[in-house]
Amino acid sequence: MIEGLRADLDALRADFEAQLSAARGADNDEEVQRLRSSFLGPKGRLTLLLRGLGQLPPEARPEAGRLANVVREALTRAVTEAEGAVAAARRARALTETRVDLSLPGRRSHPRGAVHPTNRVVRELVDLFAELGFAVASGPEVELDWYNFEALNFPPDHPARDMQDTFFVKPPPGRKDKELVLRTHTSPVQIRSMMTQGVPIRAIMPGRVYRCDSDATHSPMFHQIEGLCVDEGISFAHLKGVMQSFLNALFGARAVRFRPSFFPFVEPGAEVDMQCVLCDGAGCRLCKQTGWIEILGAGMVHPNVLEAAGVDSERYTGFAFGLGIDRIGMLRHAIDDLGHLFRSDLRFLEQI
Ligand code: FA5
Repeated sequence: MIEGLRADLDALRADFEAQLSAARGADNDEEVQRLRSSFLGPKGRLTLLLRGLGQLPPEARPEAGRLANVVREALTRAVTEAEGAVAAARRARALTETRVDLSLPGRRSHPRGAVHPTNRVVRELVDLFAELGFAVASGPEVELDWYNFEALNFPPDHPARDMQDTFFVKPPPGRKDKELVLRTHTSPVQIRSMMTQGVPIRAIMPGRVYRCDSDATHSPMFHQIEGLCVDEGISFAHLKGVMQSFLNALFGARAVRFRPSFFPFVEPGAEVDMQCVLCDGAGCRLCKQTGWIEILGAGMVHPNVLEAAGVDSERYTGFAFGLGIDRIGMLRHAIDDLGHLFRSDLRFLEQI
């Protein structure tokens, strides 16, 4: 009886091994799967044969069970090993069939972008001032009248407010008329920075500002960068040194001059001019034959401004400056119309 079973098992095993080796030789994944199920699955040949063992007399069952288990383990091992081998062969085939040639030049489906000329100037300025110990601060573009004007020593209805043609923002219900403006300069960030960080402070504040103004050198939206340095013992000499060193770093060695000027939030105040970048001071169309171009406004922070921001003006002094970033970009790239910088026309931007 046992001998008959042994012969059956040997025949089944031989049949299985022959079919498995053919499937493996052909790397036939599906055939290997089919063999697993047709021999070892719930209705597989070996499973059915094992089920018949129950019919044997009890004394023959242990030996029959041992023989059957040996065969089942052998078949399971062989089919599992064949599955692994066929999968590895499939992976190796895929790798050779889809080989990537790394030496081929890339396909350029999108043109390469670049940093906008205005943002490039901002980044350069941030780096330059970081070397002088200035951190970067920011504030909102929709600003309260108090920060934009009042705290900067513009009294209500003072004509100086007309110097900066203001866009007023319709206030939400419950707010006072004329309380909200689109900030006309980055100077309100001076107040916000001193109020939140206190003094001593050294910071620059780049950002968008808005004025009701439009021609070749004026745009309703443009960019400014504000600088503020407040500490004990800060003098006009510090202001001059910082202006000279950053303008030289940006434009090379050029003469810089200070002209007295009025801004309500500084005293004394000055416009800072630089020797013309086109004619080196000889006189040309850009500098209107004067040899100088106006670069920025600056001055010593007015005591009223320090007090409005909660700073003791007896103990602390400071300087501030504000420059138009777009104008700097115009000068560096000899652009004749500020509007080019805002129209997003690639034919123009690609030339820079
Ligand atoms: C101011 O805005 C002052 N807040 C600057 C300042 C800061 C002075 C701190 C003193 C101390 P002004 O209005 O001059 O100043 O503007 C500064 C710069 O912004 C100008 O020199 C110019 O480069 C630029 N600018 C002004 N209006 C426009 C405009 N409509 N379009 C483009 N750039 C402009």
